[in-house]
Amino acid sequence: MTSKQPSIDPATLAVLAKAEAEKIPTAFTRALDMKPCPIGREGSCCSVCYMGPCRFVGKNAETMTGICGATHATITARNLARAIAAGASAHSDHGRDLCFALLAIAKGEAQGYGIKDERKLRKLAGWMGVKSDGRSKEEVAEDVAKLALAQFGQQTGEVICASRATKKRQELWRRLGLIPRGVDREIVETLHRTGMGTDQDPEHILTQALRTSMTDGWGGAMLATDIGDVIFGTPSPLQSNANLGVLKEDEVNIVVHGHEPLLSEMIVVAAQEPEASEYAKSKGAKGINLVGMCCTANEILMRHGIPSAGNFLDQELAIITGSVEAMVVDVQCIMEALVSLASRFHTKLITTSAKAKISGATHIQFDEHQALTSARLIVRTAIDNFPNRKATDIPDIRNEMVAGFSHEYINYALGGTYRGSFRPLNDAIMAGRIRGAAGVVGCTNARCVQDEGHSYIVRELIKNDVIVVQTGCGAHANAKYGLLTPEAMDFAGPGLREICEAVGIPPVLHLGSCVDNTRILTVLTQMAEEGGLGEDIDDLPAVGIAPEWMHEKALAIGAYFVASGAYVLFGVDSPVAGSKAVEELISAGWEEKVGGKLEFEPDPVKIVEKALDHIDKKRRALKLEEYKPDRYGQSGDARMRQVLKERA
Ligand code: NFS
Ligand code: SF4
Repeated sequence: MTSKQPSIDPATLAVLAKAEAEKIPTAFTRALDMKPCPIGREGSCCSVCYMGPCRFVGKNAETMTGICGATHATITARNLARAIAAGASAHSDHGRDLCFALLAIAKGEAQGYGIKDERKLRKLAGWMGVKSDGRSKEEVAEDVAKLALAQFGQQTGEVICASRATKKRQELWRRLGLIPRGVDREIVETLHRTGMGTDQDPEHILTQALRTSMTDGWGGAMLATDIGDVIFGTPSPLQSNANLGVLKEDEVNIVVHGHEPLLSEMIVVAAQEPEASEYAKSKGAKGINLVGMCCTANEILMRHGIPSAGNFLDQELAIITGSVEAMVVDVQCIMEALVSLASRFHTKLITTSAKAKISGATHIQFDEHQALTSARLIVRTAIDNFPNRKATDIPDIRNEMVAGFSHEYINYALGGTYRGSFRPLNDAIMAGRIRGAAGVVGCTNARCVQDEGHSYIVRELIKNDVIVVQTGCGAHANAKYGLLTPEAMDFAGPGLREICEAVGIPPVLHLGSCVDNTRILTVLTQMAEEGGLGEDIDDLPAVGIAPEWMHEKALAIGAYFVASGAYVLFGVDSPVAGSKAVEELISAGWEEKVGGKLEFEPDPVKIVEKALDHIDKKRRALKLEEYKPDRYGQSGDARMRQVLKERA
């Protein structure tokens, strides 16, 4: 089904046409020029010591060994485990920074920030065993922040967030020794164990990989989501727009790109100050237009409705429109190519994190103690750059979307403030109105047709009455095609449509950035605990899909969903294809252990087939009503449209 074009997005194609005419290289063209190394791509190259790299190729690839005698399965398992550790380190480190920010806020040392969701803070305190009654929010926040920070360096015991899984899952994890002792400890131990000459049993390595992934999902990333909500507010639905057409001809365009909400939140504040817009006017602009890219976009979209300029593969394209005064980046998923690209235009690429400099970029170091000061300087730098703008080519393409579905909001939508529960959703699944649930998440990848897998899979799933939740770049992908709107109900099967209309939610729910995949863990856990759909996540008719993944973070996320009991399907190619034994260990092997499994399937059509098969298999195991696509008619009162009108 692969399109001949590099993307299904007309805005991408328009900008790529300009790039081609002006001979500007992009990730799309570099992917054509650079053939991937076939050995590394399938996980068959070991470079952990300097007797190698040992490459497992040729007729005997499956049975040969490295110089040290390592088997193909060992080195492939090690490669996957290392990638998972690196992926888990990224989101966990992001979580750590939010903990530090909360501590600074509690002590009154963080300029401009506050505690926006005190209720969530107190709930979090309850989960963590921090005394909350009769104490000020600052006192509670200080203890929560300290305890959260202690999760990273903890040496023994269990990370606290794991206690939020179902009882059954916790017992299983304990039996298997899968609960991380501490976030940093598991990541370090995986690096140690996978170096030359330590852990050399593929199954043993992969079990540690699962435990390491949980330092992300049930550790750092879960803290990132929760503490993010405490500081910036727990999202609830709002409307916005997506695609390159959110850039403006007559305003100062600032693109915030990267991951951590600390900086972007403050730029939202600085850009909205009257002095800033006055200053922009003094430079000939009508105002300041702040837009997001990648996960930073999701953070400020979910809480402020700031539009999204696009996903991972759109970052270069925004600059090529010639309309971006500043692209402000922090950490993760930022292409080094942006520097040389920006130098062809007037765009200033501004790095802000003490962890990430890019040669040739302007560095304005962001410090949460002086956040507003840094943000103001960044906004001013962008405005000063407006007079340098030359011709622009902004594709006039954007689509409406609805975002902001925290698990708290979904709970509320389903049951109301006092009786919030997943009962209506579970009932709908039990009755077969909704066939099952899917999380469709993750990156876009220059080795795929941009957005094609995301868009095809989500359309097919909702057509088949599967409710979809999205995060990360996958959410941006489908926002561009109007799939994150109530109107997407028109593509949904009749049963799903009925529920969406009655409850007032779209069939595809945007749950946030990639750290917010932990919101999906919470939703799944609550569904399992609600009753009627088994006792644990591996009983649910649910799947996780990353159709166009590219980052190590995606592997960590996939693994923690597996550890939590989910069937996870990845698109593109398999990074362990070199070893049939490892493919077996992470699918059938992991399924036997934890009830979830990880599979790689490049064809989106087959991904949908496998997902639906799995959902139906789980329905049968639960002895639920057989799903019949035509059983339910169309009714309901189109409440979502009304709800949004009322909110506007
Ligand atoms: Ni997730 Fe966010 Fe996007 Fe992939 Fe990168 S931005 S953390 S890794 S590319 S979805
Ligand atoms: Fe080769 Fe073994 Fe060294 Fe890996 S650890 S590079 S397989 S000798």
